[in-house]
Amino acid sequence: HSNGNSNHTESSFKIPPIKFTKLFINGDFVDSVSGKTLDTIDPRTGEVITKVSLGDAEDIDLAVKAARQAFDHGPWPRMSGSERGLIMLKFADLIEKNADELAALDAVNGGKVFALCKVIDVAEASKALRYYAGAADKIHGTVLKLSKGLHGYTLREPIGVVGSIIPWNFPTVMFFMKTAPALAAGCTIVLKPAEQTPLSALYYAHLAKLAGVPDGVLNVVNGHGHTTGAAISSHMDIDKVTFTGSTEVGRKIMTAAAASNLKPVSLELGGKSPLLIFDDADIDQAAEIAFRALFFNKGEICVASSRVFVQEGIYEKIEKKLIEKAKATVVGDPFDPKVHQGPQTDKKQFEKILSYIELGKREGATLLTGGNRVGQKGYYIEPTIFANVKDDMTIAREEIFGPVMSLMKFRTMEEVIKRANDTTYGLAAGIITKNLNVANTVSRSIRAGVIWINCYTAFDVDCPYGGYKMSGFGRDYGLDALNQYLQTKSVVTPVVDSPC
Ligand code: TXE
Repeated sequence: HSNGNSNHTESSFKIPPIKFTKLFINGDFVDSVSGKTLDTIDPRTGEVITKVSLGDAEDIDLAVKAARQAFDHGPWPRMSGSERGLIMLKFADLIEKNADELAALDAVNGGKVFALCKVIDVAEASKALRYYAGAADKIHGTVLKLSKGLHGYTLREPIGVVGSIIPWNFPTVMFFMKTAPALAAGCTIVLKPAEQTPLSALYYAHLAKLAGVPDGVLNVVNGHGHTTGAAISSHMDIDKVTFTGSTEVGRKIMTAAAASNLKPVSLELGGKSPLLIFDDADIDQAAEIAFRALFFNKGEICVASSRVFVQEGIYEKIEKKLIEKAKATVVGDPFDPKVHQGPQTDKKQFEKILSYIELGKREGATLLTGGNRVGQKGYYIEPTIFANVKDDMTIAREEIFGPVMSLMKFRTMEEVIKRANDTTYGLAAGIITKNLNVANTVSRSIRAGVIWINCYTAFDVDCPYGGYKMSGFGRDYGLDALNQYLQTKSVVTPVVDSPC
């Protein structure tokens, strides 16, 4: 590779034996109806890790039948919230006990840095389960004093069978972002992991059973999007679909939901999130935040700050620091403790990112550092930074979803607000300044679902996340997410001869 500062390393970490490869339906691991399998790939080498059962519409049908039965007649929605909560707490404990093995599965299957995956992704799974376990026995309706002679109240009921379709960039976090609130609400679930990263999802299904989640409540069906995923969004007996992925597929899911049983959908889609660094920022802190905001998880993060706007007074200094950080980044085997950045998740993404880098060069942006693959095998890419990126260049408009940063210069707050909002997306934004009024004004002016001030990717399970505009709608995490899996029933009765 051409950038001598990105070190490619290899490690001797032994991946654990893969225990679960079949579909998980109605409490059992089963082969797919067709008997077909799918190769699951190690992005460090491009080689096959193992084969997993490949689901299709018939398997989704079986899983929906199990989930329907568990919802209509099983104990889960009928238990008290505290009983569900106790099982979820046990589930969280089991995840903690198996954290090494779970993090290894996401690292080998998704190219995630093992040490970070363990303390961030896998830890987040237990946190989400515990948070929603604590909410499960606090799901309340309201009492309604209606017009004269009527008394009413609302019941908050689980929405029913939930279809979850998740992506590959955070296989563990996404699994629990969707599953934990649905379980707390008393729903049953049919989940399709991304075809690139099925391994940890199957392990979680096993742990759910060990924790006491009844059969049929949580089903995991691997498969491709256009077949297995489409079977979920168009199913007549699924009551809600929750999805995280591309805007293009989000649109297909919403169309299929509308054309089938009008099931409600929530969609967390792509982004082109701006980070605004003002002249009064601390240079070191700003550069550190900006670097992580884009390069964390090799840029495969929906809220990645892929447009970094720096005010002209400190632009040169920030640019210099960012180049230093990119050059100091160790790219290589995600099991090696010295490594900061692993391989992109799959060949398709790897090629997509490299083609955006070529496009950036062709459109006239200045390549400051990076721009090449690292090594000869696997899907490694150098941390890449472009300067002189114009607002209308493709690399400033389309989601790249990789380690490619675009730097832009700005003069005034008014100008940068306008430019930051000039996007079809609206997922996240960041502001770095010591000026409270600037921070507050920008926060109110940017149309995005989350604003981070003097921090970035500061996720917390108690904080709702989701998009404005074409980044989707609905909120994951927080109590907002719990509400997505509940619906309100109003009960009204006359109060006879009431004097008031
Ligand atoms: O996404 P897809 P892909 C963005 C990112 C990335 C691009 C393409 O820019 O480069 O999308 O990635 C399932 N009906 N994000 O192609 O296809 C699919 O099987 C039902 C941002 O991998 O959207 C997988 O489980 N489901 C994003 C899931 O959708 C379908 C994270 C996501 O894959 C389907 C991922 C269909 N017709 C990609 N087609 C984020 N917001 O974080 C596919 N799927």
